Amino acid sequence: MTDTDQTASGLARETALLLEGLGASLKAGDAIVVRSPIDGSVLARLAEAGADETTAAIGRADAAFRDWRRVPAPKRGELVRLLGEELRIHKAALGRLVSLEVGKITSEGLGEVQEMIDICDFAVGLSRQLYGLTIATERPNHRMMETWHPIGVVGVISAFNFPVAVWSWNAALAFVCGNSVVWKPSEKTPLTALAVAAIFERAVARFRAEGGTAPDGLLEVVVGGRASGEALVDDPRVPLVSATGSTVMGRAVGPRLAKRFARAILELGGNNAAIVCPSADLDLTLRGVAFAAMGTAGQRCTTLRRLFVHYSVYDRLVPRLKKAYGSVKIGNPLEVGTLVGPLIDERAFTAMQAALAAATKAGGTVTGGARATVAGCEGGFYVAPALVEMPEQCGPVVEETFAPILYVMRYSDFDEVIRLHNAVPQGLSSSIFTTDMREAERFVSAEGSDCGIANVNIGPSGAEIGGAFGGEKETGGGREAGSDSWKAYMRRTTNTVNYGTTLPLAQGVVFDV
Ligand code: UN1
Repeated sequence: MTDTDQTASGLARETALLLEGLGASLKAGDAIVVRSPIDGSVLARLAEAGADETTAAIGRADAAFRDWRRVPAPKRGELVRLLGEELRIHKAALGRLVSLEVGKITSEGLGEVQEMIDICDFAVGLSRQLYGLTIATERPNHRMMETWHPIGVVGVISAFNFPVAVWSWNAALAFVCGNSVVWKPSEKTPLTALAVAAIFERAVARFRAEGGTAPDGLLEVVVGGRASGEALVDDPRVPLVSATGSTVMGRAVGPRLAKRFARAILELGGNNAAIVCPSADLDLTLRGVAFAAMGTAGQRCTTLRRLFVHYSVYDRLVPRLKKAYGSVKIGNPLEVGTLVGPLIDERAFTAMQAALAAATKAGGTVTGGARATVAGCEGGFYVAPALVEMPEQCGPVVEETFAPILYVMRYSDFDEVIRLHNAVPQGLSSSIFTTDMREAERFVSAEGSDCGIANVNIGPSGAEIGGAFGGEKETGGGREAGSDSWKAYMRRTTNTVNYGTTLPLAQGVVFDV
């Protein structure tokens, strides 16, 4: 079980109580040590699933898929509806666990669970809308249509920063589409995953009590490292893997999946920018930039990392922004009023410091960025968010550093700023602050932002689940969550039915025997 001995920290005791309350089962061990970024204390020590255990989990999920695909989609939707209900019931506990395990401030921990509830609602509606087309055929007495079928076991590899919401974007769709799920959470955040597994089991129990058929093995959670990830990525019984994480991880996963012709949904690095134009509403811009750049301590894939400000408004915006950076409340994320919690761990802190040093070397002027001491949380890595004024887009500016660093640059020409905006390897999210409709429309046009998400007068982060989520270039190209992302979780068949008595061939071919 979790570390509940005399020396356990208050956070560990609270975590153990929350997990117990949810009915989560933990396999104790020594391999995976889960620490709270809040104070660095150990929350739990877990055993690690290796390749064999992962392969066994895939076997159970594959067997479950074979039953589940026969359950009508709206009935599958009923299970996801119950999952949404259980998440509503346990929102406070799960949101708190997210805060304890990831260090998110209270409203963001709860917001993460809200995102899960929202995608469940979306998926329930979807369960009656998995439509295919009927297509006009060139042949008499024929009908052509397409049918969407369940695809199989969906592998989900999730990152620490959205430890449960990203799973739900994938899983809620996968379940209504008739698939089972094997989930490998980040090694940094297995506890919230195990809590979600327990919540899911409650939904399954209610579904069965209503007379529904839900096989065991619909959701398998493997708490493991590289070996289990590789077993999941290489297994031919897993036709689709949805992986969120770094571009480095994506480069390892993508080719392995391609090698066996499996599908990949990759949601990798972002290096999201905003352009502030001469006509921008600067009050709104200030708030939009502050949340997008400092929120979640800069640890969202969609965090704002590059800010291009027109020279004519630079001196009206940037000093105010610096003031906001100086006054934002950094601290224990569980305390009311805190807006910036800790970084996930020391490595993140070291990477941030390295990026700031590189920026200084490249001519940047850094405001903030130092380690902050938080009373009672000395073991946590807290930082003052950094605003770095850069002479140009170079060095660390074109890389993603998963920390609250905002690089600020001046621009004068709109075409040039669009070029610079797109001149990074990543392509996740983007935004423009302007009240000039020509600029706004150009930014979202084919010649504008090259990202998967392009916003106007909103920062790049905090996307709703109703839209498709994902990006281009080194971000990986997949789409999750809303719109028609569900199609990636099903296989399409094209069916031609001949209800006549002759056999006309397509393409005008004559083949009389
Ligand atoms: C992520 O950081 O991996 O747009 C996802 C947002 C959230 C999801 C971010 N809805 O900020």
